[in-house]
Amino acid sequence: MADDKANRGALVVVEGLDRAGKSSQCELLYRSLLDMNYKTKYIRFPDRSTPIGKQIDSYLRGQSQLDDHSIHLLFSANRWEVAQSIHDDINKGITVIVDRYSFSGAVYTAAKGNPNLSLHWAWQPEVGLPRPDLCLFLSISPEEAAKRGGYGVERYETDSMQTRVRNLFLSLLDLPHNDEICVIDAGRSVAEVAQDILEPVLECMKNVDSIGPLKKLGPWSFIPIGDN
Ligand code: FDM
Ligand code: MG
Repeated sequence: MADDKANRGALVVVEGLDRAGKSSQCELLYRSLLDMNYKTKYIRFPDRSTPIGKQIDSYLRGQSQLDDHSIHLLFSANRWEVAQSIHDDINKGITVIVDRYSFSGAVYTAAKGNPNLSLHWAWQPEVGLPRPDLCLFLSISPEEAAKRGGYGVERYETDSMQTRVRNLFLSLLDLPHNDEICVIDAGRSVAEVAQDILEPVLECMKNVDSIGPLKKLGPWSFIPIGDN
């Protein structure tokens, strides 16, 4: 049951490949926490409702062209524009569930194959953003992803881009990383995955007060950055 004396909320990020079921799982998690009377919010990136988000939306739909660096920084700016409100919500005891965050930001840009856009470069504008207390990585095999239907019409929804994104995500998972990343096998039924997600989230919410105040993403958070 919800504990009214809990001091701060948890910042819970759900990351992973397209078709891993991120949005459905975020929605289910949000409903479950509300049902348990926890103060909860569900946000997603890109947030297409803001002026920056509208530029991103137009780019993703192929209605505008932008330099690779520019669009990358817009994705990051789209997170920065709500960074303070995330912070405020967490301090008010609200648990914030986030559908895609800095991992997607760095990986999708690095997957473009532009030699000037390394993972290292792509991570830099994320430094200082609220740091997730828990990052749930929904892992899905290419075979399972393929079974879940074809791509839509947006930019990045191509086989070659998705393969590079997948490989980059997997290479990150292979690296020794921080405790706050939890890999979830997303190739199972919706209910099984939801159950697997709820457990570490509740555990994290129970522990946040002992973790202390919300932290910031550092240059080495999550991604042990090399030079490539
Ligand atoms: N995407 C998403 C990025 O390239 N960078 C980012 O920082 C974020 C948050 O935008 F292809 C990509 C990932 C995806 C596209 O995302 C739209 P949704 O989750 O499919 O709406
Ligand atoms: Mg999509």
